Amino acid sequence: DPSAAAKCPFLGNPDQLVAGKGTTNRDWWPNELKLNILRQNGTSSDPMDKDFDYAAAFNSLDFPTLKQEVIDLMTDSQDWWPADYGHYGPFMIRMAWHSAGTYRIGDGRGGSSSGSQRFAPLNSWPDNGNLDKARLLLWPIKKKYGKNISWADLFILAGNAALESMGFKTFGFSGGREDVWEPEQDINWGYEDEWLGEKERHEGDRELKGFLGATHMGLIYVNPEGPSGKPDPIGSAYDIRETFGRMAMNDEETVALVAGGHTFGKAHGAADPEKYVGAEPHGATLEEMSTGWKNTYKSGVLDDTITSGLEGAWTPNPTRWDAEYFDVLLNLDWELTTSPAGAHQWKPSNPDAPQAPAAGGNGTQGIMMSTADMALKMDPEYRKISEKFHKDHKAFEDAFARAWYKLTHRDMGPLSRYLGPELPKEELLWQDPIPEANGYTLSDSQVATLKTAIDATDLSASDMVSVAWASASTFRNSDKRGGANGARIRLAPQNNWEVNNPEQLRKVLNALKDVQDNAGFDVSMADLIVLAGGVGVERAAHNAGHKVTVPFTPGRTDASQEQTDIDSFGYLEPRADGFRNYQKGGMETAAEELLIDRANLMELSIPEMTALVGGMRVIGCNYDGSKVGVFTDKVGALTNDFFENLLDFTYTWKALSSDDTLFSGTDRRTGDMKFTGSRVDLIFGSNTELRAIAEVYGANDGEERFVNTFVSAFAKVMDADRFDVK
Ligand code: HEB
Repeated sequence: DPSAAAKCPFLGNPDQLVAGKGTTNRDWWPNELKLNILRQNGTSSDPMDKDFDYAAAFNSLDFPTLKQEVIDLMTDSQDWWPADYGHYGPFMIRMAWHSAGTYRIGDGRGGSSSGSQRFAPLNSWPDNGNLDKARLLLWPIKKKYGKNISWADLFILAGNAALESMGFKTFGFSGGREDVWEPEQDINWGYEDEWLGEKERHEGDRELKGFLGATHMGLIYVNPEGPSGKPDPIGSAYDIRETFGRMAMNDEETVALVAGGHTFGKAHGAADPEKYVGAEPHGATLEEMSTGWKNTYKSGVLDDTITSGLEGAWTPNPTRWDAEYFDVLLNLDWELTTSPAGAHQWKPSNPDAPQAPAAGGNGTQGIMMSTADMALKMDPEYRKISEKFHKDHKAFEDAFARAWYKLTHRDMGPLSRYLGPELPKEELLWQDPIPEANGYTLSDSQVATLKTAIDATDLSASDMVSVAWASASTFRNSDKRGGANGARIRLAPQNNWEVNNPEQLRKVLNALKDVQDNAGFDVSMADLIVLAGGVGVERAAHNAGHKVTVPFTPGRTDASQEQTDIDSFGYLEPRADGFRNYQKGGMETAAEELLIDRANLMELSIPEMTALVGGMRVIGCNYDGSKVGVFTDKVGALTNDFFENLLDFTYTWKALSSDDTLFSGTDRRTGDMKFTGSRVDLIFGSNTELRAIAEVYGANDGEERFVNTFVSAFAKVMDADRFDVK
């Protein structure tokens, strides 16, 4: 109908015209494989030059001047959001703490290192109420320094500057956090679909599920009013211990952090939020320009502010570092009361207890404690520590300084990523220290000599590739821990992980030790393990008729057992490693989802992940040496057989186990069982996007493409933690 074509296209429902709207695959199939997490932060969202080097940019700035400007900002109160007590320090500390406090050691995700508090959901979490204003206060400084200071670094620097401007001496500051340009899609924050919901997060004896780090959707840690809003300090202590434990903080660190933090500032609950507070930033109107929580109660600021709903300062001098927090917590008796906003909180029983100034400067206000603060007094273990810190202010200072440094730098990875003039000298165990190379490296001829010696051992390609993979693949980009450098695969706990096939591991390490002893020059085990992986890959390629050289970057050193925190490394143990067809017993999650999870932690693209799985199978790198997924007759040769056979409809697949974890592939005509495969194997034929990549590698012209991608992806995994040379 030509007249219809001439009509104004904006007639009718405009939504029908909008690209990207409409029912999507994710709406139809909510359980589809989340391949999107392997497509994050591609070059299409990054506004910087491809070769932008943040470390160089940061190092080029005048750090002392920048820091002084951040300190000056603390007392430069702005009319549009005036500072309580004329000092933004406490507000900035809360912003920095909430930026770092999303970290959880379980998967290393969350934390301060990406600046994601700028984006939803974090910018709109109820717990981050009004922090939109804290970030806006920093904009003039961010604007001045542009790309030389990331938001992520600026948040933490603001926290440190705030502490120092109120008289606390911090342990140090390091830059090096690079901003992301879109919200992280891989962080599982839980399943509730209402703010402060908690229906889906506990199991057993109120244990948090999975890697969750908070007791409620939209909180950083715990409900300040107590578990599920009940003013129960002992129950709150339980929740605090659980959530702070998940960010690798022990009791002493936890008490130091909470008490140190609440030495400063106040809580805001002037009136009922339901009545006066508008939508959070991500749900607010265009005119609000990325801010939210518009407060229509009286002036909406200073003593009229509504944030958490609790109201009042903890101590009589909320902008000064001192010992008052424990003074009032331990010396006064506290009784339950409610804030003007209706929240449970605690007030001194004695009406003559010291008061704090009013935030706006006129008059005074009673001090308060949240139920979470009362936990530090009522829980017997926390109480011991609180009393110790109360008696020994120096010990409290040192513990708070160290815990704050750990909190804010925990997810930065190896020391070689730390930048700036305020780096502490002391080596800290949570940093997973590795000895410095001190000029150690290997020349090309030394590498060649070692390769010949490795090749002459009786190790198979599978032995060598498996162990190199085991060594390097612990790397997780989330908190940049793990990896081949340090050769911690030799040490507990990694040398005993089931996934690392301890028996094979010992055989390979012994053979490589001989090579090391007979080399006649210095070579680290860390380098030898990776180099042997390359020898294995080159041999497997050769067996398939390809000549390849696996890139190798020497210079790794060997860590000692004393430098290795066994508990903390325990968190790096893979629950599943689809590349080695491993899944820990008792895991309910589908193996293919855990493969995508690991590929995301290793920063692999979909083609890289695909090539690595196909290659590891034909080289024979299953953790237990099984034939599952080994779709080839020439094990040890780097062919594209995995893909060719997977895509060959000569074979028909069916489940061999009732839990759908193992499948048989039989010849349709003869009925003979030819292969067995796992969920991770079959997903490359079943999922259409993975199948599309498998088709490229499995085609008659695909083997070279496959081999090249495998080699470069393998080298990428081996070098994933080499920030010292990147
Ligand atoms: Fe805190 C504030 C809670 C921990 C620091 N805290 C606050 C508040 C609340 C809370 C509710 C109020 C808010 C408003 O504004 O309203 N926290 C809490 C809890 C916890 C905590 C529950 C766990 C237990 N914090 C913490 C830490 C830190 C802190 C750890 C650091 C270190 N906070 C803080 C500050 C503040 C707060 C500084 C103030 C802010 C202002 O002033 O603005």
